[in-house]
Amino acid sequence: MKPVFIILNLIFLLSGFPGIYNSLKAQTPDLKLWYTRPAADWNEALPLGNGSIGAMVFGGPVTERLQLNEESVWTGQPGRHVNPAAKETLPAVRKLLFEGKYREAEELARKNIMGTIRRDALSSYQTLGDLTLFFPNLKSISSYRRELDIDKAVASVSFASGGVNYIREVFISYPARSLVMKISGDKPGSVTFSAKLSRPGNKAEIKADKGIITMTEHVGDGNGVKMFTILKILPKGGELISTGDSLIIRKADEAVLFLTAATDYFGDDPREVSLTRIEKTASRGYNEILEEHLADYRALFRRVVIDLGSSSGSFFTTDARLTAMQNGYTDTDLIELYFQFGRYLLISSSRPGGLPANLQGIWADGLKPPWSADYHININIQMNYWPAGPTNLIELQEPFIDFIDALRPNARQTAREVYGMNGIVAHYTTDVWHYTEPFGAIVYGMWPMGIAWSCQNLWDHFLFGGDVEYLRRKSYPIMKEAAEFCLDWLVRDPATGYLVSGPSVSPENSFKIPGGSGNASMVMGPTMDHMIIRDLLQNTISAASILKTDEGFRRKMEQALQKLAPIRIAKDGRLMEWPSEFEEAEPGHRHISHLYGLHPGNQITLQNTPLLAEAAAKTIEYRLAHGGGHTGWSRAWIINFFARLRESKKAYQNLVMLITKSTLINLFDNHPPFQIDGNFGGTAAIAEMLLQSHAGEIDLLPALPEEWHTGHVKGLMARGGFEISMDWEKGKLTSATVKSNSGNPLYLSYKGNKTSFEKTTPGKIYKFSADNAGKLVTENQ
Ligand code: FUC
Repeated sequence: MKPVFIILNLIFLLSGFPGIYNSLKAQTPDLKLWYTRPAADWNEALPLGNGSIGAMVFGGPVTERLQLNEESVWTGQPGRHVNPAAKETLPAVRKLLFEGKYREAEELARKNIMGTIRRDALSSYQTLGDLTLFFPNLKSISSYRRELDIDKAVASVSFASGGVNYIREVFISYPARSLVMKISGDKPGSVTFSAKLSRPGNKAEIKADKGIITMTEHVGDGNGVKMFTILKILPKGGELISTGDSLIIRKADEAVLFLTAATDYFGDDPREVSLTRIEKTASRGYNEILEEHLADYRALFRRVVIDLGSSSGSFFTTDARLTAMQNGYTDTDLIELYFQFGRYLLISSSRPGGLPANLQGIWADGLKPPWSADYHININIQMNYWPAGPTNLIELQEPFIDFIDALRPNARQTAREVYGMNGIVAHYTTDVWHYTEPFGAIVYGMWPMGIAWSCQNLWDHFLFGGDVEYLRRKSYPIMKEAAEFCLDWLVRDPATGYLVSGPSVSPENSFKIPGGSGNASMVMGPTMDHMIIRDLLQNTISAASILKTDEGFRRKMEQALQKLAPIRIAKDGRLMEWPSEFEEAEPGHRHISHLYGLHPGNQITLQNTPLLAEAAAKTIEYRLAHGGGHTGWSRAWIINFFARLRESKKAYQNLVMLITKSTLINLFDNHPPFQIDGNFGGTAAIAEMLLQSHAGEIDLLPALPEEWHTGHVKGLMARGGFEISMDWEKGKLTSATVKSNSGNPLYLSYKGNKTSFEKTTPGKIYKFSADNAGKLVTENQ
């Protein structure tokens, strides 16, 4: 029998004996990814991170590899590549588009608007390098186990060899800004190994001396950041030899490794920063740093507890559970693990003060990862932060907001020099050097809504977190400048009289040019742009009135809103993606941009715009019927759409597909290749199935699938600053508690039953139970 079938049989056997299963489950904590073999490749290794330093732990017993990252290891440098003809070409391009001359318009824009160089060819995020540990004396290995405990953010490898039980534990501390690893055996003198640092390209300068290895490189052959990595080893007992580029530990009882890294990206001297840090960390010792790490990590991670019902899976290795799920087994515990893993990844890749999570979070191997592991702002980075608010990690979004803030000087120049307009603009992607010009092919490049869309995350940051001072100081100035650009950018469509956005695309999609002359993608007025602009203007008006500022500007935005082109439904009942009913060149396209209004926006809701909601549902079904959802992030977005439509069955089916078709055995999302947005989008979608707050009310269990019939969730957040816990049984809510953080009015809804408080008291917990008919009963006033 093949191993997977043995496992499946075991699962089915155990699920028939709840008593046996429950006692096994009690001994087997659920929040672990674990395996009985080392990682065969990078996609099987386990990620650790503190927001800036990352490691992929392979777990080889004889040769252990930790592939390392530091968030600012980037090649390239700031530079501007504006097409000098852009400004005067713009009216001609618009005119051609209004006349329906798509091909001619694209040719002109390609030549005269798009940037003069492909910026993405110039810069890339890169690996920091590898830490390799070699254990020459280990022979036959037994009882092997490799795991990542996401309740601790600690990875470990344990096994037996030659009568000794070995264990290696590793974590990356945010407070100590260092990776720390303990290697021990349960017999004195059993720890013997060598340690090396290396970097692809062999250009790094590597030296070992006095128990320390340092690695220095000016990356990108001098066209990039200067990086510095340091490893210090403190053995207990035995001897430590420093030779050439390695450290050798012989016959120690245990050894503790401390590693840190920095670059000059933030203006510091990376050597000085790293040396000071490592000395301080090493002097405090393993246990103290571990305690501090656990307290710091759990303060974030343990805010949310989720239980979607028990399955029999958690006794089995993570890879076997994925296989079982691919074979149709319902493993709700694996879905809980997937949800919490998304939160783990956000905590590990995005911490205040650092750079935002890129396309791979912080984990990337080699010198040229896919898409340079950059910051795509036509969905990907926004999706990275979708779980921040709902899953109670709102402060982890600050690096993204800081990043958009840092784009402003270039974004202002681009608005002025490329378009002759005020405000700030960026296009479909950018990097740590903050370029904002349009470049590359029209189908993705000619899209000036990157910052405008990001402002949706900024506004949600306020709605979930409620920090008015942060809004005043940080988010509002960005939103205002983005709105200023949009007001200048919109033009009157001579045929309809509406204000439209263009030249622009519906991200990365194309249509067939009427009359059979090929495909095009650029139009005046793609639906998504108007949805984004409508959101931005409305949210900026709301922010300005909360801050009691900019009355004149508010009026201007209100006037523009009245003239903005509306969302339209096509003859076939679907939402229109472009201003005319074009036939899509790729009907199953991964971007479903014109559903922005359904999610993450709120212009399309079941409550307020049922006809648009119906058209949105048809739009998704059509995409799916034509092969849609084939990338991880696209599938994740679809789950969010179905959750908003309260289609619990379809949301669940697509969630299962995300996990079974687009997830690697280390639970990383598989675009393919690995891309982290699908993890974050999937985590946000699970929250969205349990709680929604986008339509002016807090909707409890809006899309609860029957597979999660009995469960509990603690600590999800709703807009307005409410922290929510819920219990449900046999598919029905039994009780809910709502903690008001900001004292906002509370509008609560469960299956159409509503209850409300026009005022709440900050800090107070409101308790509700639901009767058999779903009516919410207030248990305290
Ligand atoms: C967008 C998507 C691709 C990929 C890339 C990083 O261009 O269309 O699928 O996610 O970003």
